[in-house]
Amino acid sequence: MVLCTNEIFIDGRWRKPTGAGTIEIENPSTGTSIGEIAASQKEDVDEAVDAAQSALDGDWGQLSAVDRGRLLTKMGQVVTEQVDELAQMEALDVGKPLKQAKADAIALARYLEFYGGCADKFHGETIPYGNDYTVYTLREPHGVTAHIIPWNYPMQIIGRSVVAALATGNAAVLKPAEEACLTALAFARIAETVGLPKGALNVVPGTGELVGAALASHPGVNHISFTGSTAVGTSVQAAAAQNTAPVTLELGGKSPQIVFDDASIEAAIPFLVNAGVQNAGQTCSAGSRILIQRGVYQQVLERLAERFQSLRVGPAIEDLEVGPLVSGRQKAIVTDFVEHGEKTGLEVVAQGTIIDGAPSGGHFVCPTLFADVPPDHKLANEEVFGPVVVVIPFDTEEEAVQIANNADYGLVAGVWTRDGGRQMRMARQIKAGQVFINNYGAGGGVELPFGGVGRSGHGREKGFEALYGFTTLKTVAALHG
Ligand code: TXE
Repeated sequence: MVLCTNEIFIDGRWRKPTGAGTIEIENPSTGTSIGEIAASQKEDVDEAVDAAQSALDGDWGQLSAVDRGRLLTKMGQVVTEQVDELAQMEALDVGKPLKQAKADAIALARYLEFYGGCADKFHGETIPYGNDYTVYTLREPHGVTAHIIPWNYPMQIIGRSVVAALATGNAAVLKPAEEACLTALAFARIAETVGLPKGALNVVPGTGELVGAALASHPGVNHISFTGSTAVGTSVQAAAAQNTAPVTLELGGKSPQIVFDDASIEAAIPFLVNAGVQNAGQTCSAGSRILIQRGVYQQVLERLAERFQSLRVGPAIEDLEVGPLVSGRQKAIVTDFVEHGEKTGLEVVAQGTIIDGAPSGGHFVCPTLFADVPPDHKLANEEVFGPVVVVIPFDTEEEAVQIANNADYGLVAGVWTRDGGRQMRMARQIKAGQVFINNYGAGGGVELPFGGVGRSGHGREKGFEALYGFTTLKTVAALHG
């Protein structure tokens, strides 16, 4: 397993970047260094964008949709063969428990299979327009697409953005986050293995301030897919606007899980807990606000507390329920939130436990459950991005909607009720990109479109829908001679 490399991947070649910069790769479970990788510079971004454009003008651009799809499908087969290796790499780099890292690797394989299959089934339409005309639409790639991704789910995000972009014939430049570059580089090696034409995929690890910003403002970039913080996302959109480049933004969330009196509590509990602590809560769609109707409030709270107390936190390799946070910086952010909750009088009803013998340098934080949180409290409105869940009581359906829609974000909501009419009303009224009824996340199916409203962003990735976002529509109208 190649872990760290001092080379970046541009135009189908591995080479040293322009400068001597490096990025330290840390194991979040121990706080120790795994090694260093090369950091790209602005000149490397220019070269990567040029290489992508040349690929579009050359072999990659000439490839038929069916052949593009076949290459992606082949990549999916290689990922499947390497699932365990990729999972170990991600566990080491991000700190995620092995089982969760393995699920990400399997999802990447599934994205390659899904979008590989879509490549030759995505097409324009004919439009009836009088008898003298033949009118049809063509779905064309944007051209060079930039993908600025975060550290929390590198493989999943590569799958839903880079793979969808390649399926539709774009040439991609991928910038992984400083905290987690290893599987992005492994993805480039897999592309090389199956013979993806040179320049179709370029991987330029580097800092956000330099490489991310250079990509966002690059006049040769025709579309940007950004996943990360709302603050950086808006700056990326502003930079892209200078070149009128379209942007897909997948930002944070403060997603509610709403439990009504008539819900199946038994079925809900595992979802309610898992949605808050999966990947140590470092998930854009984390269900970090649990709204419980007064009639079952005590009962649900007790069950949640039991579960939270049983959560064990430890190194990724131990494969417990919760691993470390990705970095010391992230641990400091989350710890500040927890301390703020305690200082402002919130009641901690349960916390998980860091196992004995966990390395002292690991970025571990105890999962924490706060109860009776006022809906306007900071912890009920701001994204924590750690294993911290707030519980809020409510009385009526209207109040539940009002609290759910109170946060500026609008990514995901979970609704637990057996009442069919209420399910439909809630699905309509909640401001979110996706609403899950009597579940949360639907097992992460790659077929399901995903994205946000409000400060959670705009545009959709995943599913067939992503293909629209990664293409532009050309209308052709021919007047019969
Ligand atoms: O995100 P950043 P960070 C949220 C979460 C977290 C907070 C900060 O609340 O606590 O953001 O995390 C690149 N121009 N999410 O600091 O900085 C950066 O290199 C262009 C939610 O890690 O937004 C990385 O590749 N790019 C989220 C990517 O942006 C820049 C996932 C994301 O980093 C840049 C992660 C710049 N000026 C954090 N500065 C989600 N939606 O899942 C940085 N980057």
